[in-house]
Amino acid sequence: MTAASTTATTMLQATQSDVLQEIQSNFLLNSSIWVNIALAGVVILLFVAMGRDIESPRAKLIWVATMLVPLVSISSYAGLASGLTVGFLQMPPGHALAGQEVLSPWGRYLTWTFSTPMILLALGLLADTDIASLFTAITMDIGMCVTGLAAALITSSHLLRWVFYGISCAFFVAVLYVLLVQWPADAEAAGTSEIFGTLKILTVVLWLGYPILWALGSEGVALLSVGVTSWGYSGLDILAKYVFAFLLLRWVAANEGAVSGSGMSIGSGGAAPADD
Ligand code: RET
Repeated sequence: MTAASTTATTMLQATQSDVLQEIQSNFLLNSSIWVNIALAGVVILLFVAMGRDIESPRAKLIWVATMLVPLVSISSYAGLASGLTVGFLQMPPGHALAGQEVLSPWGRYLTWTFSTPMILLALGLLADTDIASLFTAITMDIGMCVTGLAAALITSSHLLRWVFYGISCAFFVAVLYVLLVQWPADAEAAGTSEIFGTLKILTVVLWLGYPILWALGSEGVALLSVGVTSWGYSGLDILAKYVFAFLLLRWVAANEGAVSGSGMSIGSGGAAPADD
């Protein structure tokens, strides 16, 4: 065994306590995690209060999907804070940090698999879209997150990290297509186009920030440190999750009549029944 591989093995066998120590000694990284835990806690309480009078099934479904966003988030950040979903990865030859053990908060990519479908479910219900379109957006989104996780975790080949990044981007394009082309027309027909338009722009602009950060951060070309990258994601999360969800819930609570269908009209091709 060479000296380099011995060091690598040592770090790769780091215990959860070692990882925790490393997180806690990195102020930027640690604060980016704890600020989000605190915010998610406040947001959960706020959303419970905001949704307490919502009665119609479709509006309720939007509310539950929206509530799940900070609920998944607080669990995700608690996983990162404890070191459970953070590990050391030895970057492959060709990577800017080749041979070094880089702290990877991979749990983020894993938990996006659960939070981002909730954002899309809420948006799809708001637009009163059809089930095929909703299924497409959610499955493409899950594909994006899982292949993004693969891109972050691959240590055998630099090229394959970027191949998976490319696959993830292709899934992302499908999500963007649904959001930008299909759902605006559904929202127009459902009478929710104003709020949908605002949330669509917020979502598309902020979501584009994630692959850019990935590419610039330590997973990609390593122009940004682990702490700065983590604050980047945390900042995007605050806007793409809490601000997004707040705007959506505030609108739903004030305009329940506009989303008062059964919540099961999904599959009807977006057309609401006449007596809806
Ligand atoms: C990755 C890297 C690979 C390429 C692409 C990505 C996109 C990620 C996105 C994440 C959105 C996350 C949100 C989380 C809220 O809980 C995986 C970074 C395209 C769009 C909104």
